Amino acid sequence: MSFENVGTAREAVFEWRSEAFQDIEAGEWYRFAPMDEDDDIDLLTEEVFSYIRYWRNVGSPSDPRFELAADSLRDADGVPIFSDRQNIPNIADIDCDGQLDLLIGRLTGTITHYEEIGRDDDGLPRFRLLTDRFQNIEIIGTFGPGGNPGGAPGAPANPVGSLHGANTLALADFDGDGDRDLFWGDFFEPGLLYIRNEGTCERPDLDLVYNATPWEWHVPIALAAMSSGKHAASEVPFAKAVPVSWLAASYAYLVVPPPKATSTMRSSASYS
Ligand SMILES: [Ca+2]
Ligand SMILES: [Ca+2]
Ligand SMILES: [Ca+2]
Repeated sequence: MSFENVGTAREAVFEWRSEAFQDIEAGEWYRFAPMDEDDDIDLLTEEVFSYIRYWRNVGSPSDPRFELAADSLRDADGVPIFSDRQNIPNIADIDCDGQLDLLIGRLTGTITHYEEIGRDDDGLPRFRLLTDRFQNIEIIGTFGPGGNPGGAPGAPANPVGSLHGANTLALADFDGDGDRDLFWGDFFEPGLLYIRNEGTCERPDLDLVYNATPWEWHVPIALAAMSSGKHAASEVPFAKAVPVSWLAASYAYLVVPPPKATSTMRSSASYS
């Protein structure tokens, strides 16, 4: 389904346009992302089951037209890259080396990192697995009193704590210091987790910032507390709300400005 913004960037007014935007079969999710060096935004969608379909924008920024480029993003051996179908990956040049980085959040709260190693004859990127624990980030869920994932107030605590639900990642230079920061939205988390990049564009260092940001969609602020050292977060519940954070981070396309040559080391103070 598609709507057109007939208002402005600041005061959007959406009008319905189509039940099936360009007849694209999106599966369980979609993600707009720049996949090549032209100036238009391309598209990733779910390929059944749990792979990543790539649609190339053969139009322009003002007149996008998406054509299927690949049934799945693949590794160097041509093997389709698996991406749990409920988890929406993201892709960007996170370390400013000119090669795309593919990040896939896992149900364990870790992030798998693939790096582009080049293009094939059709201009399709090929990736290699770098790590299953990107930046040692580990989002540890302890929802509800005593660990009560998704449960109603007063429900029995879950002694093992929670697992994650569907998750999604968003990447943008939120604090304007020239490197990309990370947002994690989770089906069971009513707010967005904000992980600020304490490094530089070339050497990302993603530390935890414990206060999620108030979002323009009025997503409730989630408080996250450090629980097991650097890069590890423990989610703390506020309310059992609809999974707004997952929706917000799933479909937001955050415009990332061109990286700066240098950035500033900053403390990991809260950000409100
Ligand atoms: Ca493009
Ligand atoms: Ca890169
Ligand atoms: Ca930044």
